[in-house]
Amino acid sequence: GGARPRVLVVGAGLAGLGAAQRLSSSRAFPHLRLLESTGRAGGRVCSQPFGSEVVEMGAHWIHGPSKENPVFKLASDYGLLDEEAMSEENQQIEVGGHPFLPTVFYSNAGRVLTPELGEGVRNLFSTLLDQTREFLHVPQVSVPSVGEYLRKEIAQQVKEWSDDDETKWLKLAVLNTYFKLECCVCGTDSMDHVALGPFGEYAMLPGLDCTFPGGYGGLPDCMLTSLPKESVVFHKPVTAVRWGGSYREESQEGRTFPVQVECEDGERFLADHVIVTVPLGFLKEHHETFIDPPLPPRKADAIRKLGFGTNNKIFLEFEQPFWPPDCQLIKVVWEDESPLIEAGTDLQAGWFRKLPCFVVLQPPEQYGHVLCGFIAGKESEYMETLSDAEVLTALTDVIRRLAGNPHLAPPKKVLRSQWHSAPYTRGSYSYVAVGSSGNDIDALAQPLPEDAADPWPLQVLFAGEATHRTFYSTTHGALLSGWREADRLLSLYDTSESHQHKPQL
Ligand code: 6YU
Repeated sequence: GGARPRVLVVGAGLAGLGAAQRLSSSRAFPHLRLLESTGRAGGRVCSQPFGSEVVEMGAHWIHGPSKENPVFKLASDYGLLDEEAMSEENQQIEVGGHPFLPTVFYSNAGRVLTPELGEGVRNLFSTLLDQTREFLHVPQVSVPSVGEYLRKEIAQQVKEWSDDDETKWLKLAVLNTYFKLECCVCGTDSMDHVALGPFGEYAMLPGLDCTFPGGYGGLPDCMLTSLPKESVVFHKPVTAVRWGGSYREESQEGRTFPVQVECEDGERFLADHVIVTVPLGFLKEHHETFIDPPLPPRKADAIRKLGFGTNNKIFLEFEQPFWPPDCQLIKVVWEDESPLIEAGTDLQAGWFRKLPCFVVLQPPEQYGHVLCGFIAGKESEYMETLSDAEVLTALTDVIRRLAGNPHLAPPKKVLRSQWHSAPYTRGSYSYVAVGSSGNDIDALAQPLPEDAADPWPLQVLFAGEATHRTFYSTTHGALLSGWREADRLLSLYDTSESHQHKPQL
């Protein structure tokens, strides 16, 4: 008795760093260790050098940078944002999840589509997408997925389009680009996998999405610096979290601990509490052996049912831009495609068709001419298996088609993320898949043991973006989830300390 609790945190992404930061600022937790499998902090916040600049392999924007967004708040406090992002005006802009960038629509036939056509389709798609968020409290939905709902509505709309509208097919092709874009946003292979009922539960904050001028990685770096140096251990993959036990240190007698964490290199750590922040993708693959005794059925079920797909980025640097100077977003339209026609399944022959857009990195004076392509789903996972040279060849061909110039110089450099192959991530971020709901997110977040009367409460706690019911898939969701679990421990000791001081009857 009397000894201060020992706490372990597994994973040094924003959830783990946030939890550790909050715990280390309290004097109740001097025995704190953060175990990270890789050699760096940040997890899916991952800024990497590309030429003379830094690009984001993971999180790109602060979604909804305004007062209630803890990532915005922390980044502002650390001085990591520029003045425009911090302005009151910027914080008040409502974008509804889809920031508007000056866009040019290019087709694979080397055509630039009229802004009117692009704008019209954009409005139609965003109206339909807004409708999909209105089924939250509807007891019975007519179709299970966002994709099926959108297609049903589009099929309906098409009937009303005039017969002599010669752009009908082209509008459908542009709509298909929006489907693929939405797959990137949700981190899924198909919108048919995204559950319709719970879709409206994802919450958006006000503020015009902003980036970090010096790289998103500045945020985890600052957080890391604030932690006691010896508390963070890198290159320490955890292989098993054993709980409900009675573990004793070999050297010491006396104190027993309910939790033992085992690492790949054989090292063991004993603790009273462990906060697990590994990604849902890692849990999907390993939870049966990673947590011992195994998770209660309700939690294991949540891990299986919730969605965790892949979204990757491909950076291309050009000597000269083929896009106009004011263009910040290139949308790629394949003229023969339509959301009402089944897509081809030959990954090797057509994986690159899944890529819906390129963001032009801003400002060009800083970055040069760099495009950041987004690609989600199976095609994205297939892309990960290719070499840089193969990716470059395929995308050079795409770009030449878009530009209508078969001799366009290939990009001089390529860099892409490979989140699905990353052994400690296994994908990009979570979504609420068909067959699951926000209740599964809450079930995943539930600590162990589930019996509140257990003499050893809160042995295993769960944080990470996938455990946040309304902000899943974001950095602020991850940070808030880490704080939530730290607070859970803080309040446990608050109350037990005050109990101890009560006179014994
Ligand atoms: C955001 C954005 N963004 C793009 C891409 C990706 C993500 N996100 P971490 O994985 O960070 O940390 C876990 C750590 O654990 C890690 O370091 C591991 O190495 C370690 N670990 C694992 N196993 C271990 C073991 N066994 N032992 C020890 N350690 C172990 N978020 O706010 N803005 O622009 C993007 C984007 C390509 C991959 C993003 C974005 C998601 C965030 O990056 C992510 O949520 C958090 O960083 C996760 O932090 P964490 O701590 O939980 O895990 C309606 C509708 C709904 C759909 N959603 C719409 C929202 C759009 C989301 N947008 C994302 C878009 C982009 C472009």
